[in-house]
Amino acid sequence: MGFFDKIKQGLKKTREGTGGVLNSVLANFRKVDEDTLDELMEAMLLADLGYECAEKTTDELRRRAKLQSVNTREELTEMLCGILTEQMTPNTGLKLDTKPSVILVLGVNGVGKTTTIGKIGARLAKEGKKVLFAAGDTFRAAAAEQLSIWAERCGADIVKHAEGADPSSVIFDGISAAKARGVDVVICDTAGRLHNKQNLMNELSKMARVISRELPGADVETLLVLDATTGQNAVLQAEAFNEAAALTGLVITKLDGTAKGGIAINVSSRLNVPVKLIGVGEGIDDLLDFDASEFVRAFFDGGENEN
Ligand SMILES: Nc1nc2c(ncn2[C@@H]2O[C@H](COP(=O)(O)OP(=O)(O)OP(=O)(O)O)[C@@H](O)[C@H]2O)c(=O)[nH]1
Ligand SMILES: [Mg+2]
Repeated sequence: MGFFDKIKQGLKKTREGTGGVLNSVLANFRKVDEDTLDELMEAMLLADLGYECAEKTTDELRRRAKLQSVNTREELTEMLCGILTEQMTPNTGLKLDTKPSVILVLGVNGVGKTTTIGKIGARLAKEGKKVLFAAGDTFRAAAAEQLSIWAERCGADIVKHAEGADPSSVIFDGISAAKARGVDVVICDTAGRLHNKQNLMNELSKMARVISRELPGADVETLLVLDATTGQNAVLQAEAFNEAAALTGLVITKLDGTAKGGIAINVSSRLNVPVKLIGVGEGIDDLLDFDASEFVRAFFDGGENEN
């Protein structure tokens, strides 16, 4: 299946739900007047784009439509896609050039951190890279077990400690093992509990300190995983984590399970952090590189031209 088809299939629910509403506004459109803009604004709010982003988009549409005539549905769709794409921070991909480099994976309970690590590990292994997982979720014994299964599946090494160990010590040992074994990428799992913000900040800065002390100058991707099905809650999580850690990218999971894929646009435009990857299923291959323009197009494609 091609890349665009995979996004389209993953976003099926979003296209049918939100895309359907937007497309019916677009289908009935004659000219860009205040009624059309109101209807589009409403549809974008339903899509979980958030008030700020929906308003910015509407204002920009109004402005551009005055400068350039918009007569057809295609022209309006084109203009709208362009504006939405520009609101998102461009995805420059994962930067993992040093050996080893590190990916630190953060996020609240159950968003899909461990699954995403498995998918990223499998992808890197396919590219011929040597991968090591550091089981930094020491909160639950089952967490390290789950990560071990993924490690086996994609041929990655794993470093784990007993339940209750200090996550930073797991990361320290993971990095030491990586240096000794010539590993290319260390991927660190973390526990999902948010507890309170001060705790979160302390724990995250301790992990970051260990990494920068042990691997000065190394490429470090700090990825926040967000569950698309949680809608506006994902925005709050993103804001909290963005204050506590220097995020380099977002991963939006479970886009296959929601009609509200607009959350990807919302979060990226608010935080100024690029969405780098999206999850569109539970399988090992259900991880896609995020491309803002393709995403927006798939999102609007109502399904009448399925090919
Ligand atoms: N449909 C779908 N399910 C997903 C996706 N990503 C993860 N999941 C599922 O979400 C559930 C939770 O995933 P985990 O990877 O365990 O999440 P986690 O963030 O590590 O959870 P904790 O370790 O408990 O904090 C699992 O059942 C996954 O299969 C996705 O992109 N789509
Ligand atoms: Mg986990």
